[in-house]
Amino acid sequence: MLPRSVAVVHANDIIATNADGTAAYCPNSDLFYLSGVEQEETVLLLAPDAEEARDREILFIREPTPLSKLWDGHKLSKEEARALSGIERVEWVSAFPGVFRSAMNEMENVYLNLNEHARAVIEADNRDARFVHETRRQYPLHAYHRLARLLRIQRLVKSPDEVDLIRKAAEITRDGFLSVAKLIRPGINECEVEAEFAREFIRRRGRFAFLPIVASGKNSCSLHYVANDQACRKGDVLLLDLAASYANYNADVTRTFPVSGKFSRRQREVYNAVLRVMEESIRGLCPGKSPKLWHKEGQALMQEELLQLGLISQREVKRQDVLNPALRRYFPHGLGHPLGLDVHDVIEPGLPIAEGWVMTVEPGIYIPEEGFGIRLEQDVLVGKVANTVLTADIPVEAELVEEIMHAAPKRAAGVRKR
Ligand SMILES: [Mn+2]
Repeated sequence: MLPRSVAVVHANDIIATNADGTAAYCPNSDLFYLSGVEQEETVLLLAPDAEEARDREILFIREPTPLSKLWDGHKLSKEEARALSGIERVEWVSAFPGVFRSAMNEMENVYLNLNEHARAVIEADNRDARFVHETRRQYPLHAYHRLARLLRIQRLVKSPDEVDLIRKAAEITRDGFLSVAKLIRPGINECEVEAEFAREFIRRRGRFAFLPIVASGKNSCSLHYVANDQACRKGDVLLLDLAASYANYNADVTRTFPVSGKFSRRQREVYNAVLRVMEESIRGLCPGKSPKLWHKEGQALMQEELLQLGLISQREVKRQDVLNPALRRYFPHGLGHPLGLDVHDVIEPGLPIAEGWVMTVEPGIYIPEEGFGIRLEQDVLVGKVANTVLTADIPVEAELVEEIMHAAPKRAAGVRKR
C-alpha cells in the first residue's frame, strides 16, 4: 500500500433464502486469508503507518450475548480471536465507526475491497460493497484504491501451509473417488454416486468444494450439469467433476469412468487424446509464461488431437476464424484456472505464471453427436524446475481407472483376519 494508508476488509453477509431460512455461511476468502477468522460480522482494519502501534492492526468481532449463545452457540471471545488471528488488538464491532473515523482523520489513502472476479455475477451488494458506497459518501476527498489487486497478487502464490491444506482436500477427494469407483455399474443413479462422495467427505470434515457434477451419458456434454438424478446406463461414461474443500481450501478434480467397467474403443481413443493434452499442458506450466500463452499452447495440442480423431478437418482449420477456432466446438472452455481459497481462485491479469501458483489443468472433449464427453482434471503446484501434481494418486490412466473399479471391496471394518 502507499504511505499513510488504511485498508478495511469485511466478513460476508449471511444470505437469506426463503421464509426465515439462510444459506450455509460462506466466509469471506480475503478476510480469512488475512486473519484466519471465518465468523460473520467481523471487520479487519489495517493502517501500518499509524502513529500509535496499537492503531496499526485491529480486528473487530461481534459481541456474544446470552441470546446469541442460546440460538447460535459459541462465538469467538476476544482472547480466542487474538490467538486465532495473531492480531493483538481485538475490539467489539460496535467500536468500529469511531476507530475508523480516527484512522481516516490520520490517513490519506484508503484501500477498500470488492469482489472483482472477472466472471462474478453480482446482483446484491455485500458488506464490503456497501461500505465502499458509505465511506466515499462520508469522506469524498480521500484517495481511494483497489485492495483486490494487492490481494490477488499475494493470494496467487501459495505458502507451504496453504499447499498442505490443498493437499489435504485432495487426499479426502481421492478417498471419495476410490470408494465410489467400486460402486459404479449399470443401473446406479447419479445421486447414489453423489451421496457416496458426501459420506466420505463429511466424515473426514471436508465439504463439497462446489456443486458436484455427476454426469452420465449425454449429460457429460453439459459442462455444468448438476441435476445428478439420472440412472447410469451400460456402455455410457460417467463424468465426475467434484472435489472436497478442507479448512476453506479447495481441490478441483475431474475423472471420467466407463459405467460398465471398460471403455469402448472409441471412448478410449478420445480419453487418451484428452489425457495427452493434459499431461503435456501440466509440463507446459512454467514460471514466466503468460497464462494466455499456456491456454493457446493447450488449444494447439487439442486441435492436433481433434484432427487425429477425425472430429475436425484440415480444411476447417485452414479457414477458421482465429477468435472462434474449429476446436472450440469440442473443447469450448478454458484449459485451467488458479485454485486455492476459491475454486476459481483470484488471478491478476498480465501476471506471468510463477513458482507457488496452484493451477488446475482440465482439457475435455465433448461429442454430443456420439453421446459422451471426456474431461480430466489435475491440481498442479508450479515449481521452479518441476511441477507437483497434488492429485496424482487419484488414478487417471484409462487402464488404472478400469482397475480400481474392479478391485475387491474392502474388508468390512471390525473384521480381523486370524
Ligand atoms: Mn476446475
